[in-house]
Amino acid sequence: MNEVPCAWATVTVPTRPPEARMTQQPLSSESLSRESTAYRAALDVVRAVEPRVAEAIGQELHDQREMLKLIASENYASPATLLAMGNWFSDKYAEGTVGRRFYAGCRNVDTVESLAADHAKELFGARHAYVQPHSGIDANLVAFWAILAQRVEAPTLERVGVRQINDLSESDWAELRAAFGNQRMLGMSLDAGGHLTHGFRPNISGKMFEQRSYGTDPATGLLDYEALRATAREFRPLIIVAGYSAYPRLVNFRVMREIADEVDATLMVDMAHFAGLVAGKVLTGDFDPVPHAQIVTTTTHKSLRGPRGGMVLCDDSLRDQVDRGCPMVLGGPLPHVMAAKAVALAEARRPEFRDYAQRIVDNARALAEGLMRRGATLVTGGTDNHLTLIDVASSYGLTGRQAEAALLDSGIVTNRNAIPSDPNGAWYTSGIRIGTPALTTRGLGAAEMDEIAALIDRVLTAAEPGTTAKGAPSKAQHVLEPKVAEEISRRAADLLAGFPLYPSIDLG
Ligand code: DSN
Repeated sequence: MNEVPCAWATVTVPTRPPEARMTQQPLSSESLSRESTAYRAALDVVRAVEPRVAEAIGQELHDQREMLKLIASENYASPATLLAMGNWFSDKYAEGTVGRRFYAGCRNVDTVESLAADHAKELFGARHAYVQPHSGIDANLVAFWAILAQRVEAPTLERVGVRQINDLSESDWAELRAAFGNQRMLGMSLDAGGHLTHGFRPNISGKMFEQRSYGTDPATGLLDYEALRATAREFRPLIIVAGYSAYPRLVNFRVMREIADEVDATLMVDMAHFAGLVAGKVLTGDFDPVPHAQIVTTTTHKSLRGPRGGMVLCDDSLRDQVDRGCPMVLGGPLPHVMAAKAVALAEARRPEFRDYAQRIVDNARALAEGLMRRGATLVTGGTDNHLTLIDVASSYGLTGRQAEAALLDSGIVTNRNAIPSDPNGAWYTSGIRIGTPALTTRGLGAAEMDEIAALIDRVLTAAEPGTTAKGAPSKAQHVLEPKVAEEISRRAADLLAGFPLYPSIDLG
């Protein structure tokens, strides 16, 4: 047996004898880890019905093991979290909330939903947690409609003197519906690192709200709070949304709340990207959104390292409105995912999660420093959180799309992202976003981050912009010598070999 340190626990892994490694002979069933036994049995059951699905599940594990995953919004959930999702909780309808369901037979769903909510409240110090949202977009929709219910619907009901919307006359209802559609939101601009769901037209939030954006100071790349304050005073939004998916610095939520209070706006924080850093107490005080915002949304699968899903935290004033998320904007809750959220949140309450969160940030800093030392230009000149944004246009003469493709050729998975005032727009972009939550889960540290910076720099230095089929300059095509891609892929695989992913799982 081998003791392998990984992010979730120290696991004991059966040692494969050399001859078994060379010939891929299966381990005997007595020497398999319990995770291997569980997954082999599960895949056998799936294989008997649709073998291609079983094969794809196995292939996905293989691919994830091989990839140098630097996508800032991805991670690896623990086997316990993954297993909690694959069961008959999926068969249950449970509209409503704990103890107040629209369906009978929900006592076990009540158990897991209460556990997940209690863990979330303890972990984040929140008054209330709603763990039903299926994704971050869903969590944001719940939050928007909770705020609209509190600030637009409730005053209308009070003015008219009725208790619920079904008691409104047709004309009062028409007036309320018009009022819903006449509200304002102030969110961070996309090219400064904001998110599509913070009031942008391609998302429902942009169709619901009149939106204005705040951004960063062109000189420093940092959030410009005074410009934000001036916009808020002039625009008078109902909601100010803070939070980002591509901003490499910290946000001062105390200042954001001051600004919101000054203009009578509700402060909503979308902490999807950095929830793990809040849970792990790396972001505290002014940088912890929970004590400052009236409502906080998150995904559960990014730095928080849970199952794919969403969650809303709020103060007492919004609790009832948030709990109406289903059926207002959500389909039936996913009890199997809420079970997995309870497991992952229990893991995040352990002391080792704090070490993990700190290492995410230490690794991001090491990666950023390694890149800058080799000449890369980073937006804002570094990072304070889990992500870094490389300006690949000015550093390497590439678009984000070309850089993303060249890195993928070389076994490094990233995603392109706009940078402030991006000359290449949101599709081709001038940036590459990289993040450390996933590789930190695998156990990589600062020394490996420096090695990864060297690999990234080597690929981006060697890559060149390509041309279209007709020989015109292309923002999409790139040229990278296959021998460079092969060399870097090999070095990436060698690096990862020392940090096995899901070391306790051997599918044979
Ligand atoms: N898709 C997430 C991200 O990559 O940041 C945000 O929705």
